Amino acid sequence: MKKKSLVLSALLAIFAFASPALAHFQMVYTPESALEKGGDLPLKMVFTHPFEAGHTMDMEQPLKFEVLHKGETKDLTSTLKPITWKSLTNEGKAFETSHALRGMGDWVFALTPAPYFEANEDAYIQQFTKVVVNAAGAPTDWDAELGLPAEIVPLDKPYGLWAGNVFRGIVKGGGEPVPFAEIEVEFLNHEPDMKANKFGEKAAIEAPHDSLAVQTIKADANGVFVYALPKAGWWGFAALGAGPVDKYKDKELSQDAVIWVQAKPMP
Ligand SMILES: [Cu+2]
Repeated sequence: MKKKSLVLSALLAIFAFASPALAHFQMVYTPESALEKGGDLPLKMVFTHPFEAGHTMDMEQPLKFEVLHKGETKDLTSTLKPITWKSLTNEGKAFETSHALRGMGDWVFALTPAPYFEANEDAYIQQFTKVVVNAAGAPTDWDAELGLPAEIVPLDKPYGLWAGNVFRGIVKGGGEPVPFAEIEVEFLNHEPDMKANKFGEKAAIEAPHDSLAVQTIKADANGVFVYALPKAGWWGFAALGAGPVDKYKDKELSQDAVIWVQAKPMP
């Protein structure tokens, strides 16, 4: 009996690993989005499967990394440094930087990665990814539209959310709302280790079904989506194929719009 259940749990473990690759998510990660004051903000760019801390893809040199603060955009592309990021199953090429936050307000970071060739799908994926950080409370730029080919424009402050609040955003492609856009939602389930450049082994939650590991929702006719954040932590939203360009090097290209938001526990 005991042996049987051991075999069974081994089989289940294999199944868990072999379960279809969940959503690809470009991460632009920093541990804290709502800061008391400025200082050096560490950022890690990893292209991975954040719910399972699974297969991490090799990123090429990103095309652009920029930040908007008080209406001014700065190009930070030349500050990116290559790192190796360890997932629970492999390691992949990733990037890091840090940015000095001076004063107060919002900083909107946006990454334009190089298209990634996904052999399984015989297609390229390019995820334009935003993350918003605030220092000292005064809001300035969080709701700005940067004009990325594919972009989620937040309707709620991405750093000012309780667990249980809704987060709303508009999916835009080429500057226009994308009606009924399909959006994948994923929880960052393994805490990133900023020093060791790897995911923590412990999962915060277990999903009883794939449909809950990656949730798929849709925007309405105006490209607006709503999601109630059930748990404190970082949540990623990826609107698939939102951008206008759908070909790259004679293959299909999916220009996705990604944003990360952080919910706080309600004490
Ligand atoms: Cu993948």
